[in-house]
Amino acid sequence: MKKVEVQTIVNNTLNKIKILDIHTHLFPPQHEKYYLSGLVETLNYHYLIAELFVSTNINIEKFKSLDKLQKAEVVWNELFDKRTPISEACKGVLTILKSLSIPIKDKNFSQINKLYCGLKLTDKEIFKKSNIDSIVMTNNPFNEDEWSIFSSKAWDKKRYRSSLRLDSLMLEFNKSISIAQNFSNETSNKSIQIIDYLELCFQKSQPIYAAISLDTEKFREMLKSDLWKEILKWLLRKNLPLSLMLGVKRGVNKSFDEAGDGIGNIDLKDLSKLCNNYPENKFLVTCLSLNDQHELTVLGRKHQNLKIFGFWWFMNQPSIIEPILKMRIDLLGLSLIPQHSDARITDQLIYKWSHFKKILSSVMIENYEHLIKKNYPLSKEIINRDLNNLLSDNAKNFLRIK
Ligand code: FIX
Ligand code: ZN
Repeated sequence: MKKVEVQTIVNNTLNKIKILDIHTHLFPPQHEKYYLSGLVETLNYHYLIAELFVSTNINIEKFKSLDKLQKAEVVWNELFDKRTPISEACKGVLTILKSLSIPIKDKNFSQINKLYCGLKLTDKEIFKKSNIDSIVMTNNPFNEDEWSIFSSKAWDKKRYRSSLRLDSLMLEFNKSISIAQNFSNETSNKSIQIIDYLELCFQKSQPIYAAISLDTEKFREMLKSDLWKEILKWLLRKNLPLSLMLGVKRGVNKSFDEAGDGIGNIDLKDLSKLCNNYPENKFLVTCLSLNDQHELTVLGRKHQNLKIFGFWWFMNQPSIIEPILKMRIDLLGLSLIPQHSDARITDQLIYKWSHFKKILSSVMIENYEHLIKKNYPLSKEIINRDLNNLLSDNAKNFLRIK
């Protein structure tokens, strides 16, 4: 196979593969209050809000008092008009607009927004445009309003899969236990009450994994806790992997609200202990800090029950993804789940995946060229198999789903 052929086959294949996006914050349109789509929502993304706050001297409290349309206009004017939209989050918006053929030259925010609204884009169209087969939602069983999605049966469960997000058990235990108690016959043992409730939630939502985000302190608290010993046993009984999103520190600047979370510490020796102590449990892991990536990848070679996934949040920048993806492949081969979108607004699927696929394409082409030079009999079938594994089947096999 020749170099040019490799490039064509990789790019054609990447454009065809139906993606499984294993971590998003999206909801189906039927969950009205939680379904986010459109330019106004896209410009209200907390990545852009953080950038707005640090690029301008805007009065934060005044900004917060605006409605979403007004906020979107401020973001557009400050970041896309008065300044050059060069950050990854800004470029993402431009990618979406370009892919929807919305011109921006000589147009103000209202004119652009009018064109955008005129498209009346549906989630189905966005999924199709981004080649997404299904996404995994983040479902918090301790947020009753959000969890009410499972009382309705009217949404596409093949397209929107569910996960059980358990951060509340760490961050607001009293609230969590008081919810769980309403659904358990157990009167005193809190661990049993929580497991009873999780079992009920499992039956109702059919999650494909459970998840929690942690820093070192919380991770150690979790490792020591009797409740978590029971949860890990329960997860094993249910065949559910636990997704660990490691190294986040919430509320680094509380006045920024959602945009104010940052990087915390994490000691990956604790992760290795967890994998050794619970060899039958499976762990999906991603780390927020660049500093932890090499050690995490080495751990990915040491534990069969550990699967590395995605470029989370501050890691999801092209300048970081390319070298780290190369390093992960050098150490692990293709035995990883290279990306998730973390999309909060449905339209973001368009840019989050197209930006990533561009990097994946160049990394894979470079690797395939090395193989050809070494007389490896590369074929279209092999390329197809590899890319399918990366964007879909590795996750399906680890999660044991179809
Ligand atoms: O904890 C998470 O799942 C994070 O991804 C979010 O909380 C975060 O706000 C985010 O959107 C990152 O991309
Ligand atoms: Zn997330």
